[in-house]
Amino acid sequence: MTRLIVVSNRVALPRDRSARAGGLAVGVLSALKRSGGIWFGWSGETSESPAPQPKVMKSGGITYATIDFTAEEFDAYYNGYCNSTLWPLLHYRLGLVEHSRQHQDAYMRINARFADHLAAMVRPGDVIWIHDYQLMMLPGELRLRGLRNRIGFFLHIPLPGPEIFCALPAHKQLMGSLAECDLVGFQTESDLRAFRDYAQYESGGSLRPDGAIEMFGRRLRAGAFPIGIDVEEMKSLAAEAEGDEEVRRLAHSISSRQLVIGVDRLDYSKGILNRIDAVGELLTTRPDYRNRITFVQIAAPSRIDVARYKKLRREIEGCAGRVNGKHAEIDWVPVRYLNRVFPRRQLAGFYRVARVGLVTPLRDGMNLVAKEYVAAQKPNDPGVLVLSRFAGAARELKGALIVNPFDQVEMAEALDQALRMPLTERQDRWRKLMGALQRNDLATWSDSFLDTLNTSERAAA
Ligand code: ADQ
Repeated sequence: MTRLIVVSNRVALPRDRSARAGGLAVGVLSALKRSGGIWFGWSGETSESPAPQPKVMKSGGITYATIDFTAEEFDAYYNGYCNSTLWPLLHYRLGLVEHSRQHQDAYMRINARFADHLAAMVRPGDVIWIHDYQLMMLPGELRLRGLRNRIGFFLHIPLPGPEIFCALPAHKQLMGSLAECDLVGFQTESDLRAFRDYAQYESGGSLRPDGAIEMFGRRLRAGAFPIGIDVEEMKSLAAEAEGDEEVRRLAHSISSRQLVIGVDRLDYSKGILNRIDAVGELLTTRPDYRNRITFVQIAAPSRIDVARYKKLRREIEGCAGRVNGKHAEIDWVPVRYLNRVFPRRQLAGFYRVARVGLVTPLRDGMNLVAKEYVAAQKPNDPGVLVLSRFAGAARELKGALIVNPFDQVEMAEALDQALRMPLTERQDRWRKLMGALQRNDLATWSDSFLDTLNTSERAAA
């Protein structure tokens, strides 16, 4: 039987709660739970002299193999190249991109180290599924070590067109490495189009009539595989959570007001500032909402060593403070901001209590919170999803109120519409949204990626 080897930067070890507050971990874990296999990557720990061999542990049919980084590697590779160069660039934020050769070299070295460990672990016939932007050099490094296994790569975040991507000094090395895959997957058709454009107009490659891509002397397949969620799990978590103490406290404190909720990793791509401002705009232009709504923004700490993220945290605190300062009353504050991780069950319960899910990233590969919010609703009294057009999820979730997160006025109007929406319209929209979630859930995502990978024709161009 073929073994599945999943590789991602961070491995979410059992009982490591903070590692699980992220879309990739949720997706990978549930794919592995279904098929069993190995999950290889970074432990989340730094040490002065990392052990030469990966640490291995088994739990629930999954073998976890992890390595440590040194503090310097973590800083240059992870905080540096991954999160100060690639992350902003792939989210269309050229102005935030830092270029450092030292960080780039560290990225290349860590990808090569991953390849060394994997080369020692992989058996012929194993299928290797590499995840996300931290490991774009890994396919090429594995081929350099002579591995002929099927290799798939999935990009969880957006891919901008070549006009932006080519601002990266290493764009050719990264794309050359992806070309060594058998299958490269993206969240949406527009990310896929950006990849095809790169192949065609930048690498001098071509698109074949059968849909295959030729670039850098290789032939590979690429496709859009929008990630889904485990709909049944979220439904039952949300129903169970009705009895949860924290969920009751929230419902009690909201009383007869309507709850609007935002849940994110604390990241500038998520549009948290624009969202808080939109709540302020609503209260300014429609003061009758005072003391009738509460906006709860939950933001899980993320990349806390990166300067831009520290700054964002202060900006959000300032922004929430300003809106509260302007609109709060003696017995009510409009914005409650919580900078922490919550257990999934409680989050599910919070979603269910909320009349509006406000999910307005400036740019997002998919955005699982939007899907989780929908799945957690009560069928007979569902809330309304307000969703950014720049989230990958907006391609599927047509029953949401779709907004431009850069337009505060439009967002405030959508909030108003959501808060006033009659029950029958809420139910109609929710049924449509649930249909989309059920047609493409998490199992469908991993099955269709792995089926395509396993049946892709393997040939050098
Ligand atoms: P993320 O940027 O992490 O994922 P998202 O898709 O919203 O974004 O996933 C976040 C996950 O973390 C959700 O499952 C959510 O429930 C959880 N989470 C968020 N805040 C939390 C908190 N305070 N406490 C506990 N859990 C919390 C990346 C890409 C996305 C893409 C996913 C999956 O950036 O675009 O959808 O991968 O491919």
